[in-house]
Amino acid sequence: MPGAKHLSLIGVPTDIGASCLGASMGPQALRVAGLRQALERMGFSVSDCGDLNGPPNPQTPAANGYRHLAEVVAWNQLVHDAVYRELSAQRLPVVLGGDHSIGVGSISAVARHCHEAGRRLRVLWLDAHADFNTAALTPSGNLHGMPVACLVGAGPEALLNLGGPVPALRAEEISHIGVRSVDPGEKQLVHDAGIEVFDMRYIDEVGMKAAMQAALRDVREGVHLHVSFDVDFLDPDIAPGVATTVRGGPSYREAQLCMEMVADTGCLASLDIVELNPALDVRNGTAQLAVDLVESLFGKSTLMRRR
Ligand code: B3U
Ligand code: MN
Ligand code: MN
Repeated sequence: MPGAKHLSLIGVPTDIGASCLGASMGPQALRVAGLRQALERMGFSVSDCGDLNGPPNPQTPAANGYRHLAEVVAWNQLVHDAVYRELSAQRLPVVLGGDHSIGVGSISAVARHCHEAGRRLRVLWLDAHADFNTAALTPSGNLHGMPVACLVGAGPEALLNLGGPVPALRAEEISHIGVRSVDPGEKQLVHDAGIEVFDMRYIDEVGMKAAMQAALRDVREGVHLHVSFDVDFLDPDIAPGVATTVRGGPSYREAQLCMEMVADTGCLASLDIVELNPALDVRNGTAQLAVDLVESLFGKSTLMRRR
């Protein structure tokens, strides 16, 4: 019963894994857009844990294929510890990014929790990008382009060992939705790893409903479903407040349906909202849209539905 759940907001104000500054202001923009109040109106009990306090962004160039590796590790350790703590206390963590490099810490903690509880884990990665680069392939050195590779074991040692099983995920536990920008070497690696990808071509051909039915086919009672929502998943026409926009993403209606179908499973148990960049937004509209979508993700429009 969704109304019985206790949610914990965890602010992760950093742009440590990105080229462009500003995702560090994401948590506050989501608060200003009324995320907490929206969830409370739906009957959830919500605590805001405040912001984690990691190292500042040194804005230095890449070394050995990674930018800011030590700082990314420090932030991810904080994220891992906070998410693991909230899950252990039976609260549902909602991680407010921050750039997507923090997905490593968040999902490592979720995987650890599931491993210890003997629960099956499924991760949905909503993103315009595959986030599957490695030090050898990355065009940028930015670790927000690498979290999925790290989670399945292709990444720097320090990011693989934040806590819990190594690697944190098996390829079959994660599905990508909405992908439309993948670097050439990255494409091969995603394919070789055997990751399931519902890219925009697939969604164009069969529609969001069939894509989500396929992605959620084995999500049933007892499964821990984690959603990692990169705001650049959305079409830039409706969500300009991100640094790495890619044309041709899901429309407002498609995105709502995607979220509603997640809600229908009743299995959503942890969430990241990442890459929101208020410095690029227009009157906080992208943050407000993210709040709308998160309401749907937690079942706003399905509460009244007759089955
Ligand atoms: N694939 C590119 C771009 C990118 C990936 N994720 C984001 N941007 N946000 C890279 O730099 O790895
Ligand atoms: Mn991403
Ligand atoms: Mn992205």
